Amino acid sequence: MLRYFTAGETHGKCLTVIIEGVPAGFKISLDEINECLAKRQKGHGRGGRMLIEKDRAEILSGVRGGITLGSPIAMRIENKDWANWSEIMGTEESNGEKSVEYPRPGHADLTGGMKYDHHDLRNVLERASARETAARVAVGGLTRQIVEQFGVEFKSRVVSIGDVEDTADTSEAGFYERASVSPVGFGDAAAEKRAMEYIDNIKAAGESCGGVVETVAFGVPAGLGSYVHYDRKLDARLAFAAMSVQAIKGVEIGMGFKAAMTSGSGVHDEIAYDNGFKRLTNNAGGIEGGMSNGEPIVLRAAMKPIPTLYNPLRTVSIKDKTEHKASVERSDACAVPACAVVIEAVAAFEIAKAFLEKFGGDCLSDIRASYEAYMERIKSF
Ligand code: EPS
Repeated sequence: MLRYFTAGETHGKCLTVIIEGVPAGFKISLDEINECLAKRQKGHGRGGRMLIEKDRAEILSGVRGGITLGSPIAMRIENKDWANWSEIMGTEESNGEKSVEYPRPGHADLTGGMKYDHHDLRNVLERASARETAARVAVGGLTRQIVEQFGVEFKSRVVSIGDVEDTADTSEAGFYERASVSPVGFGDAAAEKRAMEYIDNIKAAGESCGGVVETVAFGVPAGLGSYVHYDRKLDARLAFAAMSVQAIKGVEIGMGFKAAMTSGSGVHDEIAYDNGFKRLTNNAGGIEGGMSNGEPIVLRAAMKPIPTLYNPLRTVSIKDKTEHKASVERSDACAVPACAVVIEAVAAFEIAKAFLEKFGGDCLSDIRASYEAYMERIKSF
């Protein structure tokens, strides 16, 4: 089974990941992983930390000469900011500076402190921080390469930032290329300008904003996931993965919430046959009955505004219980474009996992044989 763990605090020495269950024989490009990491650092509205970091993964095990060995793959991403925090965040000794007393509404601070009996809320926020998403992007950057070798392609975009929506048509030629270089992940230039102004205003007001991101997986074969049991349903697994990303508050697949307001004939995708089964529309977002149906998988996630506000909200001191302004940590006014990269990464991991369950084997050649035999069989179904 494909699985992973991440470790690391935002101002600790590094982020570490271990991925288990990658079969032998897959070609892995470290450059591709690092391109994903670089992309996660970009976007209009990011804070000072991204000026310090230059995230790069180092593969420590499980790969030899660019080919997976079938053994656990360990990776490490250095925190350059560690140089400024080593005395505060040292694992052997800490000077206890920069302690946090005033929990931020919306962050893990207060409940995390209560739960783990931490009386310096830094002990909570260091791990709860979205810095951890760099590790998950490295995991997605590697595991996506398993399914890319079978023609699966991942694309992402930002649907909206605050109340500014991208008006571009995603089916237009060159849309994803434009969105991938846009500072807000949009395809339409006028909407992009409005979104950038929106972020600038939010930032000037000491505020933060959220948005909606979308990831599409093209070329996923029909039949990943299953209808037979709740925890094998691909949509449930993608929703879990997306909801596990810091600051995500809502998930949709395909038409999502709009399907609840539309009658059956306006929702369900009619079936046609042209050298294989296909759907005439894709309102289901590529998943029916918990299984991929061969159409593009469309996953959307809603990110709430980051809880650190430079114009802070009211809170209470965990020491003397008096009213106070919430702590201010360095933060981003908007991290929605980065979130699109993270959602793509966690979706790629889940799809790779479901792919290996379906075509599983210890090595690429076994998986390829199983994949080709299945594709041949369903073509003549
Ligand atoms: C982040 C690193 C963090 C934050 C941000 C995301 O670094 P620092 O705390 O040193 O500025 O910028 O995380 C949050 C705002 C949060 O509340 O989790 C990153 O690498 O993406």
